[in-house]
Amino acid sequence: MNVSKKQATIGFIIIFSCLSVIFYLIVPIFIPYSTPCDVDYISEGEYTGCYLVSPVWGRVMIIDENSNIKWQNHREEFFIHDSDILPNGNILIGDTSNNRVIEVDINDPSKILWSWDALNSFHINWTEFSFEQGWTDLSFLENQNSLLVSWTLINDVDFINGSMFGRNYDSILLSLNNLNLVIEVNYSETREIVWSYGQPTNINILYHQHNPDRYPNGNTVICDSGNHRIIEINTTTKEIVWEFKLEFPHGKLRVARDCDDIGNGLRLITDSGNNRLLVYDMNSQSLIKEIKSPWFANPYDADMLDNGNILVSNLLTDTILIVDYETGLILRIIGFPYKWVVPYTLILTAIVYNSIQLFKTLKTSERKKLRKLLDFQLYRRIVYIVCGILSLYFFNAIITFLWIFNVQG
Ligand SMILES: [Ca+2]
Ligand SMILES: [Ca+2]
Ligand SMILES: [Ca+2]
Repeated sequence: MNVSKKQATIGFIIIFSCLSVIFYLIVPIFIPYSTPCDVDYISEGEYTGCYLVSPVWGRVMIIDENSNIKWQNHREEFFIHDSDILPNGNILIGDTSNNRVIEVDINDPSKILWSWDALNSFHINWTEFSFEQGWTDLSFLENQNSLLVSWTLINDVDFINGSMFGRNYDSILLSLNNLNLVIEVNYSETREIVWSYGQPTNINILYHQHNPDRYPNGNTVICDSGNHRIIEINTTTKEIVWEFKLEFPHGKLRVARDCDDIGNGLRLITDSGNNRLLVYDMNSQSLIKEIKSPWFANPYDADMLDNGNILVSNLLTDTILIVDYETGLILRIIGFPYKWVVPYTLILTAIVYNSIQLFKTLKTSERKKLRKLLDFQLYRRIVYIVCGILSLYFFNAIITFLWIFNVQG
C-alpha cells in the first residue's frame, strides 16, 4: 500500500495528539505528585524507609519507593517548596502561597496545630521589626497584598533543636525568598523572630536565597542563589566565614539550592541550573567532585543517605533519583517522567524515520560502494540522526536552561 505524504502527515498528527491527551491530561491523574522540590528520606518512626515529598503542585505526601502514598496532607497546596518531619512526628510545611508555616497533625492532617503567618500582625509586626533592624527603606512592605503567587515566597523550613545550641526553646529557620531574608522564629513559645540575616532592599547581602541550614558548629550556611554563591556565616556576629563561588573553567554557580555537610569536612552542593552536584572539601579548600547526569533536570535538593548513595529531587521530570556517589550512575528512579514521553517519542520517531531514509538512499544510490558516500542526500540524513541523538542526550540540560532563563528572566 502506498501512503501519500499528506496521509502520513495526518496520521502523524493524530498519533501525537492522542499521545498528548494521554500523557498531559489522563496520566497525571494517576501520578501521585509532580514537580518535587525538597525530598527527605525518613530514617526513623512509623514511615522509616519512605520519602517526604514537597511538590510544587498538590499535597505534601509520604511515599514509599514504589510511589505508593503512605500519608498525605488534607489540603491541596500551591507552590510548596519544603516540609520537614518534626521530632514529635508531625509535619512542618512551608505553606508558600499563604505566606505561612504550618504544623500539620500526622494522625489527622485536617488539623493545623501551630502556625507562623507572615501576614498576621499578631505573629509579626513588619514595620516594628524593620525599624528594629535599622532598615530605612521600607518600600518592600507596600507589596504585602500584591497579586504575586506569594509575597514572601517561603522556600525553606527547618526545625532547630534548641538543646543542641544550649537554648531552652526550639526554633524554625525560614527562608523568605522574595524578601531576600532568612529569619529564625521561636517555635516553643513566642513565635517572635529571634534571628535574621539579609535585608529586602539590599541584594548584596542575600538575593533570592535557598535552603539556609544551621550546621552542627552553630554557623548558618545559605545558598545565596541570585549572587551565584554559597556563604557560611557566624550566626552570632553575622560575619561571613566561608564564601564559595566558581569561576572558569567550572562555570559559575547557577541557582545553587542546597549545601549539606556530609561529614569528613565534605559539602554536597546542588548546582540546580547547571544540572550537577558538586562535592567541596573544606580540608583542602577545593572542589573534589562534579556529578553530572543526563537524567538530572533542575535537581532541587540532594541528601547523602546512610548507605552512601545520594537522594536527588529532580524538579522538572517529576522524579526522585537515587544516585551512586562514586560513579554518578542512576541506581533508581522513583516516579515517572510522564511529561517527557511526547517529546522523547517525537525525537525517537525522527531518528527512526531518518535511519530508514538513510538505508533507502544507500540502497537506491547508483554510485558503487564507498562512492555512495558522495551522495548529498545521505549526509542530510546523517546530520538529522546525529542531531536527534544529541538532543535526546542533552534534552534535560536544554529544558533546564530554558526554564532557569525564563524564571530568572
Ligand atoms: Ca525538608
Ligand atoms: Ca534548610
Ligand atoms: Ca539536602
